[in-house]
Amino acid sequence: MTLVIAVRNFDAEEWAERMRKRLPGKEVVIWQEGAVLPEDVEYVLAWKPEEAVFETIKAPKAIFSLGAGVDHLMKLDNLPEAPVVRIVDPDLTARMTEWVVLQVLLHHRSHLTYDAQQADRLWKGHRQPAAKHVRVGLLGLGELGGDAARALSRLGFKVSGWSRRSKVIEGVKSYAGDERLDAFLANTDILVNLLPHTTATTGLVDGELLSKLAQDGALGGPVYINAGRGATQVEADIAKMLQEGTLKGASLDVFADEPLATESPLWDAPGCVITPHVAAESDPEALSDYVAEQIKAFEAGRPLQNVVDPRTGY
Ligand code: NDP
Ligand code: OXD
Repeated sequence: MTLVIAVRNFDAEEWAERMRKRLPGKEVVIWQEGAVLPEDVEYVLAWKPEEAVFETIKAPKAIFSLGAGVDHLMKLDNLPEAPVVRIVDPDLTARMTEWVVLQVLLHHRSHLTYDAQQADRLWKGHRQPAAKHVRVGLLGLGELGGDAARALSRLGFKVSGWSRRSKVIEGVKSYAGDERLDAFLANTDILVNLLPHTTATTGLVDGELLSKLAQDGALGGPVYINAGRGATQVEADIAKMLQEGTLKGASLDVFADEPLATESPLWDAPGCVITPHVAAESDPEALSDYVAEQIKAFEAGRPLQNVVDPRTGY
């Protein structure tokens, strides 16, 4: 019985080798039309798979996303009715928290200004608000948002988060549901987006939403940070607000279309930091262990972990 590797933008041969090592009793096959008998396929390990994959493989026992995000699968019209398992991995979570903390501090500590000053050999200090006077709000308080919120709270920031369901996290104020979004935004100086891309979050962060952020904060203007998914934001609105100064800064790791087009105005918008979807580069060995352990546990009769709810799409 077979595990199919259907990973675009990754080295499929390396992934097949990793899985063969961990699952010696399984046939591991790299996706290719005609390479497998559909009825033999038990599992699919997928990242942005070609449409043809699920035209052929109609009834696997489970589909593993090679990433924490599953929007690349949930958007497929022909996705089989099998459980979709997403990545939840401490290494990935730690890397995301590092990136979020780095970006928050970079804006909080005026690092872009000092960078520009260094280029001009200019020695000049600027006013430094204490972390306790800066309000950081996280859109999404799941695996990644929750961990980043705890780290930011430990650094002394005033932290809150918005999610569908209410949360109890020490040092973090929880806002839940659409009806609490405006109150959350009004109390946020630095907005961190760690939402999944679903039908409910598409284009959520637009000019109208960003204009509801606190205007009276210690940083002198709101800042927007996104490492969730690009399709949850309206890039033209962000670029416009950075240009006119109604957004003081931004850090963007994800975009609706990746790689970001060279002609995008975001590349040289004032106060904008761009990273190429690397906020949480994952350790392939840790991810391979995770998938192999899940398959072994499932075959021993235990339930799969971190299964996506098809009703919410994350
Ligand atoms: P989780 O599923 O653990 O958390 C998602 C959070 O978003 C939850 O708190 C959830 O609320 C909230 N949420 C979802 N929909 C809504 C909504 N409509 N209204 C309010 N809150 C909502 O996901 P992770 O934290 O593990 O990952 C988040 C995303 O990060 C991934 O989906 C992926 O897109 C992205 N990612 C990006 C990476 C990168 O390198 N840039 C790397 C890894 C992931 P509730 O808790 O109530 O369910
Ligand atoms: C993602 C990931 O979902 O890298 O972006 O895990």
